[in-house]
Amino acid sequence: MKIHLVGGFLGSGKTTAITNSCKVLLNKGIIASVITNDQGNYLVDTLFISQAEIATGEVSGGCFCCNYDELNSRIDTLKNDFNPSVIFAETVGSCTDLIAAVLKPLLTYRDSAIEEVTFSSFVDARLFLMHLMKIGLPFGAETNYIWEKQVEEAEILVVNKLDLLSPEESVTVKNLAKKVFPSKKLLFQNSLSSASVSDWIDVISQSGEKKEHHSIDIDYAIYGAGEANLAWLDEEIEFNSKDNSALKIAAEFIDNLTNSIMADNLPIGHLKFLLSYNNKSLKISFTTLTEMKKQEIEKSEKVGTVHLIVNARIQSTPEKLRQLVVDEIDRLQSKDNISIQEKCVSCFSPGFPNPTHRFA
Ligand SMILES: Nc1nc2c(ncn2[C@@H]2O[C@H](COP(=O)(O)OP(=O)(O)O)[C@@H](O)[C@H]2O)c(=O)[nH]1
Ligand SMILES: [Mg+2]
Repeated sequence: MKIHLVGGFLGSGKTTAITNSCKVLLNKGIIASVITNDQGNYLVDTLFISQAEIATGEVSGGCFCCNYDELNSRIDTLKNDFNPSVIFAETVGSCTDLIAAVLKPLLTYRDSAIEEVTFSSFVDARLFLMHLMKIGLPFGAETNYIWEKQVEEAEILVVNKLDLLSPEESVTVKNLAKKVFPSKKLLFQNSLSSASVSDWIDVISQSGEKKEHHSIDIDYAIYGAGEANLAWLDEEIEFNSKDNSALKIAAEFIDNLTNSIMADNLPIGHLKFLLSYNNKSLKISFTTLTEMKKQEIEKSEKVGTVHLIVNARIQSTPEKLRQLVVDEIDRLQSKDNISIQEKCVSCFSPGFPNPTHRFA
């Protein structure tokens, strides 16, 4: 069995690549499954992957590093229940030091004679190009430190969303990356394309024999501050309308919340919404460099009830982020044809990283 550990910042495209890779593998008759990970609960990604009929496990409420035993038991559960040949383990996007705190413990405590472990890191090609051209990233200094450490420790670095660069920018990013990181395995990918993820699958399928893994030097005080700069908000919101306008109102909520986060210049790690209505579901994501674009929601569809899951990871305080949601709900609630109920609200900053194991 192969365990593919997948790291990379919030919104870099890990879930997209993993979901498409599972589909490619399943089409070849190879059973692939996924373990998702997040500090929060009610995860859009887990629902999204399981809707693609891929077996999933979840370590929620904390990262793999700080909950190694849970990761270990999720691997065993998937193994016992589905006997997969491949397990993708997607780490929470604010985590780094994964070689020391996850990869080496997996290699040390699990049976490496029958399990191979690979480690890939994803970066958004647009942010990576900014980094290579020494243009500051849009986060605070400590959060940028996490992003840079994720790149530094990458063994296989997947420069993702290449389709969002111009042809000239693509050439520049490839040339600069090879020059600055000559010893890394570099892949340039569009994870929306099955052909493009197939190259990644080929690389990770063959790279299990790599024996030497180098833990990075890292200052946990800065890393912890970088995580503490971010606010997490997870909740479910139910929109009920008397005149079947629930979808239109939910779309208005998504637009307005996203606009107010941007208007306040709060850098977005990721902002994900999963809408469920009339036996359908729709995932909408915004990431760091997302331009506001037209929603794909068919607002004229008659819908009485919409369930919305919100996962927001924003550089802000939990109080401020929560207030933006409350203000928008209050504004929409004042319309007399709609009732809005929030459930399972959780809003916090991640705690200080304290790995279960760490191999220098
Ligand atoms: N254009 C483009 N969009 C992508 C690509 N990979 C992911 N995305 C989009 O980026 C957003 C975040 O992706 P996701 O896989 O959830 O990122 P994660 O937070 O790293 O798991 C989603 O809207 C994806 O559709 C890509 O290669 N090209
Ligand atoms: Mg994800």
